[in-house]
Amino acid sequence: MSTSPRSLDVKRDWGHDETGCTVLHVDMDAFFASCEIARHSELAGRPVIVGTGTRAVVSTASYEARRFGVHSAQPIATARRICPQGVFLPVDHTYYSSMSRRILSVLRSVTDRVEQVSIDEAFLDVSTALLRWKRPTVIGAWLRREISARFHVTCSVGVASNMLIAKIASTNAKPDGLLFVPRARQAEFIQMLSLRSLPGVGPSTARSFERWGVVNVAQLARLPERDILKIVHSASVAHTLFLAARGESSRQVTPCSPEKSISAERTFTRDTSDRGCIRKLLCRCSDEIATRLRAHDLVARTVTLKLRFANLRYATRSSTSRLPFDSAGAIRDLFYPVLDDLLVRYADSVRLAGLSVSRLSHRAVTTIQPELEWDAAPETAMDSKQSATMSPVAKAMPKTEATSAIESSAPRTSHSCIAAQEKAERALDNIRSKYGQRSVRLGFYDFEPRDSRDE
Ligand code: DCP
Ligand code: MG
Repeated sequence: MSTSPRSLDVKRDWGHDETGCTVLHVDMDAFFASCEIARHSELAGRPVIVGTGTRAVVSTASYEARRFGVHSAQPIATARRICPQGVFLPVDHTYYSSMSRRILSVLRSVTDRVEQVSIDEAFLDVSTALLRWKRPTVIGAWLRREISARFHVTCSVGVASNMLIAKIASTNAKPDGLLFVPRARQAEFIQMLSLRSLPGVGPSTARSFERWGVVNVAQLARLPERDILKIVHSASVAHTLFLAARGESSRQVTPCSPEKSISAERTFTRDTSDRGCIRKLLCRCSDEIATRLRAHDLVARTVTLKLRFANLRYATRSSTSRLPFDSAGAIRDLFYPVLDDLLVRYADSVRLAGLSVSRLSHRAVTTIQPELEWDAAPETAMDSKQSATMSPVAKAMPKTEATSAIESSAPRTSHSCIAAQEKAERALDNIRSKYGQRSVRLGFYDFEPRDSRDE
């Protein structure tokens, strides 16, 4: 949920000269909540709030819930108080990521010049696509219709001559709208807005400008660049803001994948020092992350463990593997040793625990060569006695898939153990794709690491 201020005044017809307007910004409306409504049509029109656990924060809220004052990053407890009739749902990243990928493929059907900037937003450079489409607003309107018809979610689109104006236009088109700003009117458009509407101007920068009596873009446009420099203390930021105040931006759409890391974390209902409990939660996180890695055809090399303690201090530790991985078993083998180390070092109960994986690369372009270490590494895995626990849905389905997922997880030799774990996890992917994310769960029996058990 964008926190940039929106202005009803700018949501209007700005004219029809589309010359030079080659940038589209597409941002899904209340994305996680819309995805939930797309698969539970009975929730349409109701205040839907997506977030997890009793102490977690709101990820997003449907526009119906926003009317009650619910917003992203608000504690769930507050949301429940101000919107007791809300429908509260847990976050299902795997599902939202798969929706995101499918929506992105619609954008890519228009042009390959797509820069995805988050799970639910992307810029398109349509300069080449215009040879076929003629007008950028026709592309924007088609995308909105296509996405809504195929996925039952809405998006908002900004159309302009540069990325800055396209982004601000889509924000102000929300929800479910399209806003076109002709090149000749982009300065006028942006100068109607508050300073906080500019991407990158947060509360602290806004306060610095306020001391100079500058609270909106029109006032910023009257400042010479050297005065802006005195306020922001960075020549490049000053120049960017100087241009922005005139509706200009030099940033070009750069096709790329935004994913540099994948993470999952949870807040405990009550602070805990129970290692088994912490391990179990982290094993769930590793399953979630590995599922997302495989869904994106990615492999990772580094795992970072993050703990937040009762006294609100954070601690993180990273471990890097020689071999790229995409299985929960491999993630677990990397975080287990550092977890024990952190728990001993900080000697405090844990409020939140999470994992992230980084150094990502596409499986198709990554050389995965078993090394000699391959045979040594899985010893930990052999101790772990991995298992899968099935929901009633999974139990009711044809035997072959469910049972092979579990049976193949039984380790035999060290080498075959890793292969078996990976096979088991891929079987879970198949089951989940047919019967839903919650149909089957990767289970781990807790175990003492080899060192402490040998003592
Ligand atoms: N998100 C999150 N925590 C936040 C902000 C966002 O988990 N603090 C997730 C949930 C959002 C998704 O990212 O659905 C996209 O973020 P946006 O900022 O685009 O917000 P929405 O799409 O939910 O709403 P909007 O209609 O304002 O774009
Ligand atoms: Mg959005």
